Amino acid sequence: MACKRGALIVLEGVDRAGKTTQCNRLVEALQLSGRPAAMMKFPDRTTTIGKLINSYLESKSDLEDHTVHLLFSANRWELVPLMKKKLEEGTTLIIDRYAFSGVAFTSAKPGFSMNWCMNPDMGLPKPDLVLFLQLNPATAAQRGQFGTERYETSSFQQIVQRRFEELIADTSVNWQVIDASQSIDEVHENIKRLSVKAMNAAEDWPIGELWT
Ligand code: NYM
Repeated sequence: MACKRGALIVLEGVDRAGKTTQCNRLVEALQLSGRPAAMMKFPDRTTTIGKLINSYLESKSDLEDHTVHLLFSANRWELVPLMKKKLEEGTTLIIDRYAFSGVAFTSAKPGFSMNWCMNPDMGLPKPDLVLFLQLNPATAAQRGQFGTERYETSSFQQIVQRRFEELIADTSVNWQVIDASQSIDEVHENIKRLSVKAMNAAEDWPIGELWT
C-alpha cells in the first residue's frame, strides 16, 4: 500500500438513535483535524437498485421478502469497488448502516434465520469499528413519532433491537455500544475518541472480510 489506508467505521442502531447526525458530525470533525474522511449510507437510494429499495420502503411497490433482502445486499456489493478505492487512497469511510441493519431488519420478519440473512453479505469489507447507538424505547419515544416508511413501528423496532443485541454478541466484529441518550456533543466526543483509536489501529492492516 502506497499510503496508510483509511478505516471503515459503521454506525448502527434502531431508528431515531441519531446515527445520521453523528455520522455528519464525525466526518466534519475528522476533516477539520486534517484526516481525509467521507460519509456513505445504506441503502444508497441513488443507484438503480437503490431506487427499487426506495420505492419498496415508501410502500410504492411490493417486493417479496427474500428478494428485497438480496437487493439491500446487492446495493452494498455494488459500492464495494468505490469503498475499497477510497479506503486504499487513505480516506476513512463513515457509514450510516451496513450489513448489520440488513440482518437485523430482515430477521425481524417471520421465517428468517439470522444465518440465512448473513449469507449474502459474507465477504464484504469488514468494518474496523461498528458503533451501536443504544437508545431505550422510552427515550426514543420522547424523540417524536416514527416516520411513515415500512418497518417504522414500535413493535417491529423492538424485534430489530433484539436482533441487533444478538449480532453484538459476535466477538469477531469490533462492536462498541454508545449510550445515545446523552447529549449530541457527549455522544460525538465518545464516537470521535473510539474512531481515532480504530483509525490508528487499522492503518497497518489490510481490509478484512466480514463474517468469513
Ligand atoms: N434497512 C436498511 C434494511 O431493512 N436492510 C438494510 O440492509 C438496510 C441498510 O431500511 N428502516 C432498513 C432500515 C431502515 C430503512 O434506512 C432505511 P434509513 O437509514 O432510514 O434510510
